[in-house]
Amino acid sequence: MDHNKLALPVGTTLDRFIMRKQEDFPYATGELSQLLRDIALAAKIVNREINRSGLIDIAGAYGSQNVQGEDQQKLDVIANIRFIRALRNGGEVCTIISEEDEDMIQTGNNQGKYVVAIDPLDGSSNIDVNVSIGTIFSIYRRVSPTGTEGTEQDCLQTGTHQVAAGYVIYGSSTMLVYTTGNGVNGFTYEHSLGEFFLSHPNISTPKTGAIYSVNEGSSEYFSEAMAAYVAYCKQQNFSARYIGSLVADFHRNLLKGGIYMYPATKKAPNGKLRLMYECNALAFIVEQAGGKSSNGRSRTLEIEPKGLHDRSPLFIGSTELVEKAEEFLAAEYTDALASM
Ligand code: P6P
Repeated sequence: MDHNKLALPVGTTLDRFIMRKQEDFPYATGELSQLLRDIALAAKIVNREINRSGLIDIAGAYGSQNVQGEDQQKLDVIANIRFIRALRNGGEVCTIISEEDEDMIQTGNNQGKYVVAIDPLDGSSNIDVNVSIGTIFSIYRRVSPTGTEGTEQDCLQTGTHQVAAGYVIYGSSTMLVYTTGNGVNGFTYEHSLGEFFLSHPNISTPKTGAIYSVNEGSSEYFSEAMAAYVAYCKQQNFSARYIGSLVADFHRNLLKGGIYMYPATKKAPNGKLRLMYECNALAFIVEQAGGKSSNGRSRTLEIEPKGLHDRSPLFIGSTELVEKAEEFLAAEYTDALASM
């Protein structure tokens, strides 16, 4: 018997992968690598708490609202604490913006070179019904001098300035998917070893697909152009898949092809999703995987943020599907200009 078959290799851990990739950056000092490890550590801890939430009293509403006016779940608060603590203790991050906090969070690490924008637990209203949820993060290099607290200018950078971005999906398995601008790689968590292992190297998203994801319960608030595009998807016999958890819908479409849409509606003129810690991270990832992301008209990564919690419409996924949606919406945009 082949000796090696007796003990098959377990694969490449996230740590080893990060170290190998760091070698691609000869001047890298290891700070970004450490930052990615800090995020992975917090993800392991949050994963454990999500998996136990039905058994210990951390499911359900926390009893307060976040800056968005949304009811916070207990696990929203716990995840926020875990990620902020890991980033503060890691020392590489000077300032954090989080969905769960109205203002910038200063970590005290004024020598830290990086700023992180994070949605610690997206889709958390799905926890109690065992639907996949996720963490979404963006990493920027600060623009203000080290030695001082991070500034709003450090936080309000366009998505093109991200140095890394990723998400964790707490689903049938727990995965961490991230990019540093050299492709997209996915790691699956092996609970028994407490490690993320490379399972989806060099993710490339299909140029087209047959899945559309949008909340059609809001269709009465859709513009005519948006309604026309949804009708087009039905005429193409696409499958409607909408989990109501952005990371889960995005991850499925990334691997299988498809488009996720949270459009501007009469009820939500800027859409619902937040530019800095939801849209930009996923836009960086999808572009690195060969896909596309826009607000229906302009490239997501080039949208100038005005505030920490700006919202933006989001059309993201397979390039051909996003471009077709933009074609439909362009008619509306032209009409709007003509009527001005
Ligand atoms: P709606 C969850 O609250 C979230 O931010 C995303 O995860 C999800 O895709 C979207 O909102 C669902 O919003 O309005 O369709 O329920």
